[in-house]
Amino acid sequence: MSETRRGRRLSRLPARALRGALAAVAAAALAVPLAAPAQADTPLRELADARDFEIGAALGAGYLSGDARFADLAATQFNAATAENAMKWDTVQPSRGQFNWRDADAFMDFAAANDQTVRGHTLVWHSQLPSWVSNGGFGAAELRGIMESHIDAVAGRYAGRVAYWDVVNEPFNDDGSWRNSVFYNTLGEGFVADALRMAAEADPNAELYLNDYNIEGINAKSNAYYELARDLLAQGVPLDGIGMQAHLINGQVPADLQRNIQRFADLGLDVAITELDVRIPMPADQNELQQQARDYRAVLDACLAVDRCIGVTVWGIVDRYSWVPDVFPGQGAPLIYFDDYTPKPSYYAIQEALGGPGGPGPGPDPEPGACEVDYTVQNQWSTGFTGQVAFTHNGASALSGWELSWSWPSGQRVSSGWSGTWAQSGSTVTVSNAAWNGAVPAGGTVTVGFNATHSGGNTAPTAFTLNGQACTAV
Ligand code: G2I
Repeated sequence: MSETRRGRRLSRLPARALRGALAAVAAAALAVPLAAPAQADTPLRELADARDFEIGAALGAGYLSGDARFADLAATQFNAATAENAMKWDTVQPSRGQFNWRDADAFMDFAAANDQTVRGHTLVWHSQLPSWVSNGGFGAAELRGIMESHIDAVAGRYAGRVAYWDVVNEPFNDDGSWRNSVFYNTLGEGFVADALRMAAEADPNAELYLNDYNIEGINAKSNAYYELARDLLAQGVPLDGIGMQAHLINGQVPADLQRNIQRFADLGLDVAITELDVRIPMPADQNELQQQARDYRAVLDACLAVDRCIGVTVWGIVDRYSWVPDVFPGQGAPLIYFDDYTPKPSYYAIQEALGGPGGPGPGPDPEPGACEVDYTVQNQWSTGFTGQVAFTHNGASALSGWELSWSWPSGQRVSSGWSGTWAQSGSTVTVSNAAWNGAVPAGGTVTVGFNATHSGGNTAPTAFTLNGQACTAV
């Protein structure tokens, strides 16, 4: 089943069957003396294209339309895209028979305009499911009909433009038992096969996946998938792949990830890493960011090592928009760009895994002449806080004026500041020297302070610049 489906895939990229041929071309290219090395700023998508690999990102509708820097990174760095929320049931069919395509259409247009392979996410999921479905009290026949018309409408609308669908999302508990969802409780485990068949009917060209978290290593939950996948394939159910979400904890990439991917590949399935992020207790320090880069590298390497692992999608782009701090308070910084849109060590780790130069290495060493910043919250109450920021100028020569800048990740706003001239635009704060403290000798430290408001999570900034140069946060 899978082989025929692969052959008909309407992806912008050649099917993986062409990989051998591409590898031969690449080998020939390598043999050419003095081939131009990849540039430090080679976008990830170019590196990925060259190896017939997909590097994707989850794109939030509001960020695509409201944040030009986000949209620019989305377009320039990734050859694949997943809608973060726009194609979910509660967005597209919030009440029975009433469809809202605005965000999903905008996402599809963005992907098409930027020549990106689309992963549709997701058709049948217990979460972000409107209550008219979850609490409707429907009998089996009616619920099956509701599921079918939803799949028909969504997969049908985008048929031919979606390369992969996450048809069923997260149907198992971590112990490998079936999750109690309205679908399982009403239809039994057959809802998975039903949904896959309905999706194949609605879009015969899309490759159909089951997708879940905590199935990256070999464990009870991934074993449940293995058994299910084997049974479905034996019954001729149209299943093409397994999506391993990979919402990981820093330093905890399962050692058997590659082996686990391989065992699904050996069943004749494709595998994709669909929602990669690596969360860190906040604030993240340099060592943690380097560990995170090693984790990203390990995930990329494991996928690249298995021919049927088709690509890796990162669940977001910039740390500031990640879902992680909302769900895991005190944790964050899980993605590949800092809040100021500069690439993190994790970005360079992906770049390097894809055969690029890898930037300043898996932990960017502070440039000579850079600075160190110590950001401290001295006092905090429900709506505000007082903070102090001390920077040390490590450059060889004295400064005769300075401008320190950072971006606040969770909506903080300066209300008053001292020992400098303060300004804020959006989340970006800029402090420049007062008349009396512009002169800073090499090795000198300047301390400024402020009062600010916050509305809940008062996450500290992780990246600072001094006169445009990146600083190390200490
Ligand atoms: O939870 C992380 C991911 C786990 N796997 C399936 C993914 O679909 C899921 O993504 C997240 C999105 O990143 C969040 O953005 O799914 C969440 C919902 O379960 C999304 O959060 C929702 C919030 O719960 C809503 O309050 C919010 O209105 O995002 C909505 C749109 O911003």
